[in-house]
Amino acid sequence: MFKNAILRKPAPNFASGLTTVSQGKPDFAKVIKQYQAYCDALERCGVTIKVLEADPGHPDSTFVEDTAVLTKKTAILARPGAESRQGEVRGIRAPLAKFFHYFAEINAPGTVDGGDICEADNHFLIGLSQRTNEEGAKQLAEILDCDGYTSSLVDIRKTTSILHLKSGVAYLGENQLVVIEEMAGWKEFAGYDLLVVGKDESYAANCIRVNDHVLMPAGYPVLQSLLERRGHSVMPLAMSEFQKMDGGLSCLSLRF
Ligand code: CIR
Repeated sequence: MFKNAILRKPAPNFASGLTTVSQGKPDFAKVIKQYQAYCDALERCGVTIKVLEADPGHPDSTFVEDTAVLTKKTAILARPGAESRQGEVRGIRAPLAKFFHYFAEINAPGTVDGGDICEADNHFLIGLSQRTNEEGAKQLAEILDCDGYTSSLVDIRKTTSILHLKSGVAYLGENQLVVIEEMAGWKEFAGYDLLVVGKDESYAANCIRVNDHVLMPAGYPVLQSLLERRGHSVMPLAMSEFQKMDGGLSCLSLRF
């Protein structure tokens, strides 16, 4: 169960953040509208949200998930792989300290983006990506081990269609793992009950289970009906403006 979530409001210069997508510039009025709907959805799932002030010094800072990895006990401060995002971590420590007594951190030369870390009950899948390097993954695995969690690596460095592990993989509880078609046969995911997302809907693989609901991007009917057939209560949310900046649903909050 998630009781809380920390978010950071998109800054007016959101459109000047990093992106590899060529879908045009986000429309800021729409960004705010979609953001508000996301906040409302989390609240409808029974989560108390804390929305931090926008940080125009870091246009990507609304993708707050990348700044930390949370376990039941410890807040692990990440070290984003993109230099322009490393300063975001400073601003997340104090808000987390209201909830977490124990802190750990990823140190240079290690890099970890929270978006590469997929928690599946007591096991963490750690994506090695353009953002999360081997040293960062090693440090994270050690910290997780101290907290009693197991972890394994998933190397997505050659999978150019996704930025982060969680752009292509989502854990929904009860052993169910949503995964993009391209990665469905990987041995790293053997043993999970796979919900495979077709190429046309791959953006929707970044969905999140929040208590009794699954939040997913709107406009992906095949995955939506697959989830519904599995008994999930689905909340579709418009995400077009975040997608333009390589962002998905999971990136917009730290849930705990
Ligand atoms: C970036 O490139 O870092 C941001 N524009 C998007 C980050 C998305 N975060 C995530 O998938 N966890």
